Amino acid sequence: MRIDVLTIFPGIFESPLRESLLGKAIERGLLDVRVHDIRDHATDRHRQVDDEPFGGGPGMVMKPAPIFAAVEALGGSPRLILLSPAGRRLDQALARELAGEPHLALICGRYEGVDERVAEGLPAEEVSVGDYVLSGGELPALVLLEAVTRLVPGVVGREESLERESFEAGLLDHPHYTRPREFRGMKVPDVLLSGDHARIEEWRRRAAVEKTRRHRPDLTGE
Ligand code: JF5
Repeated sequence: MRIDVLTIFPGIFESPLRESLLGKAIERGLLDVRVHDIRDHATDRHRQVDDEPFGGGPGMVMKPAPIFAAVEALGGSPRLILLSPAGRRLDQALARELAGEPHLALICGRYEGVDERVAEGLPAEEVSVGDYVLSGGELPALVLLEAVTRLVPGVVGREESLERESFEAGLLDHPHYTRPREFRGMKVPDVLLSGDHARIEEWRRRAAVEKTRRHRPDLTGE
């Protein structure tokens, strides 16, 4: 899978793409992630990527031309995504859908926003990672990148892929415990030490439902 990232802060992507699961998947050739500096596509002598808002008001707006030029320089026909609080909320179903694409391009905005003609004219699909204010689309792009690439075959080992099925079934994961059997007076549920795998599976299923009802009733339809 190929993912192009368009940003004015390419440095933000360096360590997240080098470390851990993403780094390993890139090293193994499962993912081809390319980060591009939008500023390289500015044409004026100050390499300006932002300008004052028409109609007045505070802050700056990202100019459309450098973003269009950066997209047009990519080649191929990527599905274009603009990270934006105005977009469709990223959830596991959208992550699955995007993981089925051969080529994505993620556009990261900054300043007060991005000229509307990027969404309208490219066109780029707006995707949000949640209802809070951030100062740019770079961290949302990394969130999307990790949620999507975990679903690309081979990126996550078999062990972990079974674990995530729980969320895909619309539930939170069951509680987890490791040694010691008692920590600061808190005991591990006996059933987990019993070695009875059928009872353990049943306990985990019930515990997942219970935890979901308590913490995220919206997921159970209550
Ligand atoms: C941003 C201009 C984008 O991208 C986001 C976001 C997505 N979900 N929640 C927030 O905000 C960053 C800031 C300014 C474009």
